[in-house]
Amino acid sequence: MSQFLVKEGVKNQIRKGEKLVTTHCCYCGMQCGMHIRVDEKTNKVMGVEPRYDWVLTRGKMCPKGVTAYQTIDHPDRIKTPLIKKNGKFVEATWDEALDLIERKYKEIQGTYGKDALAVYGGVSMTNEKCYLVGKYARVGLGTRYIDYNGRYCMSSAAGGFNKTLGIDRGSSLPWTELEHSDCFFMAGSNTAECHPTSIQWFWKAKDKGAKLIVADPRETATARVADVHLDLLPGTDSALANGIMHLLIKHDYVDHEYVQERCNNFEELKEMTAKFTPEYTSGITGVAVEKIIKAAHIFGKSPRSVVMFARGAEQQTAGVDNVSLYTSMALLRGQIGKFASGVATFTGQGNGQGGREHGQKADLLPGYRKLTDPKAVEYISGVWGIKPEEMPQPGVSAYEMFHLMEAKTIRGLHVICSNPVVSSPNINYVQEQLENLDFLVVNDFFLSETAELADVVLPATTWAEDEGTTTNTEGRIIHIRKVVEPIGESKPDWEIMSLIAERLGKGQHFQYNEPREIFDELRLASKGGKADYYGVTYEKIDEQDGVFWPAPALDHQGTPSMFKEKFETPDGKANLAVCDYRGPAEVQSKEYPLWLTTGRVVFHYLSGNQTRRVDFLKEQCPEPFVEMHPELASQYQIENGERVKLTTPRGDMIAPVKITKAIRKDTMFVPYHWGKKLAVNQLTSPALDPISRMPEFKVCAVKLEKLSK
Ligand SMILES: Nc1nc2c(c(=O)[nH]1)N[C@H]1C(S)=C(S)[C@@H](COP(=O)(O)OP(=O)(O)OC[C@H]3O[C@@H](n4cnc5c(=O)[nH]c(N)nc54)[C@H](O)[C@@H]3O)O[C@H]1N2
Ligand SMILES: Nc1nc2c(c(=O)[nH]1)N[C@H]1C(S)=C(S)[C@@H](COP(=O)(O)OP(=O)(O)OC[C@H]3O[C@@H](n4cnc5c(=O)[nH]c(N)nc54)[C@H](O)[C@@H]3O)O[C@H]1N2
Ligand code: SF4
Ligand SMILES: [Mo]
Repeated sequence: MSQFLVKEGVKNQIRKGEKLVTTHCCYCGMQCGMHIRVDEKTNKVMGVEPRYDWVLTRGKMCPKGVTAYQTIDHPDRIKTPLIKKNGKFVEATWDEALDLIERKYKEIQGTYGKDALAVYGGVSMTNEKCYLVGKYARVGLGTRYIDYNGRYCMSSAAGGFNKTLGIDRGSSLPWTELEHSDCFFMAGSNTAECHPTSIQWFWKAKDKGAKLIVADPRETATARVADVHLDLLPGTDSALANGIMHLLIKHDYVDHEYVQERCNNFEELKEMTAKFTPEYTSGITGVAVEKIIKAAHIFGKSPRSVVMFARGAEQQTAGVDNVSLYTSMALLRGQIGKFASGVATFTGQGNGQGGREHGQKADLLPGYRKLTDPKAVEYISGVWGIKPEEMPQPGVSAYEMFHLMEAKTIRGLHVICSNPVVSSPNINYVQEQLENLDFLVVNDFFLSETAELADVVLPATTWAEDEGTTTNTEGRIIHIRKVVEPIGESKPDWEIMSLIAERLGKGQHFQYNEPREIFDELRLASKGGKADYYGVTYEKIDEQDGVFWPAPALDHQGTPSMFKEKFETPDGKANLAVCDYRGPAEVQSKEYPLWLTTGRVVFHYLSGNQTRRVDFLKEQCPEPFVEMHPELASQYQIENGERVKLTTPRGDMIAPVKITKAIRKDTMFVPYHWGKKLAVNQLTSPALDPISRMPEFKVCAVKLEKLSK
């Protein structure tokens, strides 16, 4: 299998008449290395070439990445600001749009106070832009209400890592080490479809005998090649992890020296896991006893194992518990902080790692500083040139902002880089709240379903029209290069936020000529914080194939491997998780007797606002479908391709059935990349994890109906 890895030293060829601009893909956290081909004469984008010598992805790209260039000058691009007049969008000048925004923002804040305006950010943007969104909300608008789409993505991983390891860096090791690992325990990750270019590393390890254990209710392409597929009931990861730990203790696979020296809570964990015998665990998870035992022995015997998880385990009301428990499995084995071993979450969006570090979250300031920490407030106020008492208080999480819209506490909203009316749970409610706002502004480059509801749409640039940095799934900070000038009147988000701040009399805090200046401010703001970028420069990024944070000083090369000596908790020890099993918020009933889970397909990206516009991707997967087991289908007398209705107390949808044995008999799966009547989020549950405030996208109880013909 290892022939799939491109040999080191292979370089891309440059053809006559074109130049190659080196950058990274705009979509997922793999941030595959790519070159964009530009015609030297016309300066137009012609296509892409995978970058063979990029250290992590080695010339691999997926169907989304190789077609991403088609979005840059796509005919649907929004080229001017749009103002809604009598229910229809009319093209406007920047001055007209900014005049209106200034007037409405001042009116709303003048009447109802500063916090009546809110900001909803996103992490498909560079670090520079993500950093500025936090500052724009708190300094530009002076509001406490800011949160972002990463709340739906990375927040349970963050919660679990902070609890156990004291810091939220998604991977404890560089992924180039994965080829030397002996065992991968993957929970709730559809790796082959969602992080396709990472597969080469697992294959390479497998060639050398590494084992693969996959926990997923579906037999995904990755589960199919696993040594053990733990086909658990959605929402039962905490029982599974406790069950595996029960066996690690029982068969003495515990690294006692490591646990003694480096971990707290072992006795409590032992007590908690005592009841999670294979039989008890099987009773909750539905996974066969033999499979649980086999997985525990494989994992327990592997000298170098990596525990990895993604949204399957995280998007639950027990998401933080699940992350903490899975991380504890690695800790019991003494694996975190060692070569080719450790723990990692698969970062979702391109800058899902960086974008969560710089203060887009309701309670965080740059560098993972806490808004509730007076010292942090003082430091960041100094960097931003405001008085500490001017710093707004913590706000609420993304979904909870919609409740505040209902209560009319929030009356105006600025969405920057997200499509929440497709991607939130319970979107019929979300749409109502967005429609009830006094004023909605959206920055996007395509008219998303959320932008359609806006009063003003501001044309943002794509990733190829601006420079900056992102932080990939490993924690490696990389360079995104500007390829072409912004199309039409579009502007990068940092410029848009600066223009609005200027109109609100805060221009002195937003004087930037280029992203590099924002990065320098970010470096300073993060200095001394947990996610310390101070020692990272654009030059160092280019010289070193990226820089892993923390890099606290200019002469520091970065930190690819974390936790070699200590954890980032106050006492330097990791906290083993002591959590009982908590089931999903929703229970099955006579009316809603089946489970529904949601997720992705390889051809589309998130709310689909980008990939639904690329012909090839649209053709490959034109609409959502309901994946179900043949036995369930025959019970309802449903045939492959037949359209069925799914209903929950929140909404319903109709979609064709895809019959497959690769799913549990009691569970259906629907991908969520479409809006309006095709959106599965009409059905999903808005129940939140108590710590991370992550919605339970992965489990709800549902009714299945055959439609009369
Ligand atoms: N093609 C593609 N790739 C993407 C994206 C995309 O939209 N499309 N988005 C990116 C982003 S932002 C993200 S967050 C990642 C997401 O990456 P993943 O988390 O890998 O993707 P999902 O499809 O959301 O869910 C993963 C798996 O979880 C399983 N699952 C469902 N319920 C449970 C459960 O209760 N427990 C367990 N253990 N598993 C469960 C599902 O069957 C599914 O196979 O992908 C990134 N990459
Ligand atoms: N049912 C269900 N729902 C889910 C999930 C699930 O698994 N199941 N997963 C959740 C997860 S993990 C995530 S990450 C969210 C994502 O949810 P969203 O944030 O809604 O996802 P996107 O489609 O990426 O929305 C980004 C929008 O910003 C635009 N955009 C891209 N780059 C830029 C930029 O640089 N600037 C500006 N201004 N705009 C830009 C795009 O065109 C797009 O309209 O969905 C969540 N929702
Ligand atoms: S979507 Fe992800 S895996 Fe696919 S090319 Fe882009 S970064 Fe790579
Ligand atoms: Mo995500």
